[in-house]
Amino acid sequence: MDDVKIYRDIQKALEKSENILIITHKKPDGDALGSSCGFHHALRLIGKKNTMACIDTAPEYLKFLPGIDELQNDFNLEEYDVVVTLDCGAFYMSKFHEKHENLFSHEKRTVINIDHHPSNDFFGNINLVDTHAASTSIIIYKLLQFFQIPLNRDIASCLLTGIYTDTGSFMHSNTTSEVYKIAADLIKHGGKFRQIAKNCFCTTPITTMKLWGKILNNIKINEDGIIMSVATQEDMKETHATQEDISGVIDLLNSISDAKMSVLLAEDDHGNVKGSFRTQKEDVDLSKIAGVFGGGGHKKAAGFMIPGRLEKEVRWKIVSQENKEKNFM
Ligand SMILES: [Mn+2]
Repeated sequence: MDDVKIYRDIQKALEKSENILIITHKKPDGDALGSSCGFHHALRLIGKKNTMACIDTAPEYLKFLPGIDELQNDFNLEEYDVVVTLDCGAFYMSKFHEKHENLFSHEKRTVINIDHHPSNDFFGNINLVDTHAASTSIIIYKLLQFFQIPLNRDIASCLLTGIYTDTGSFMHSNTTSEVYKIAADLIKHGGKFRQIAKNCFCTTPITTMKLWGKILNNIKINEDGIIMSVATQEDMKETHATQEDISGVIDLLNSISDAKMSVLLAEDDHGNVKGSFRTQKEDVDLSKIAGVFGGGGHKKAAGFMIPGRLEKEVRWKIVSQENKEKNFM
């Protein structure tokens, strides 16, 4: 279906709506909250009542986003006639379906699914899923252009944050000329790029650095050019780090020259092993590799989670709860 028809369907649904619920995925990142806050400001600008919700609170580095204080961690579903999911690669990504069984019951309310993950299975009544878009914030930008909603400083800063973070500050291969053009337009409309860069990329806590030190020290490279490292519960304890401190280090691993792909395995606090994959190569599809472990994601960035723990032999391997071993290298 072409995008204009979908834009029109979304416009009609929003026009009819009395109260809109915007939700995004658990453990929100810059694109999840940037697109949510940006859309929230835009809807408010045209007089549409709306609420933003995420099951987890905003991470420290995103607390500068205009409007983030209004983010709720729950809601009364009955108050809303439209649910907009942003940056959710599958219906369960918001985690709200566990609490609100009827969240996606299409008879009761319209579900508008706006996303850019290839894993998206079109769970909405209306699905605006563009897997070529560098971020959900870019899809929102285009939607606002179509609706002819003017950009203000707050909208611009929020959407620009989503672009900055999902392109790794304009370094990932998804950074097309269109991305630069849209970013330029957002900066022209008051998007505070220095504040975004400072908050998203230059606020590393000392605990994070110490944990990263351990992770960097654990690096192994095999003959196929696969870079691999781990973060065990012991590493976390020794550095007083939390799960949040892990994010970002995988991109550092992926900056090693000639690496075919990078793998980071980390033990979480609930007996799971979380795997993250990154690659710089064009001929590697990480979403397929992550799929083998029940995960998913993009071609160049993907991940999975399985119950188990990490055990060190000469090589690192995951010992799953069923005691089946999964070797990586
Ligand atoms: Mn995203």
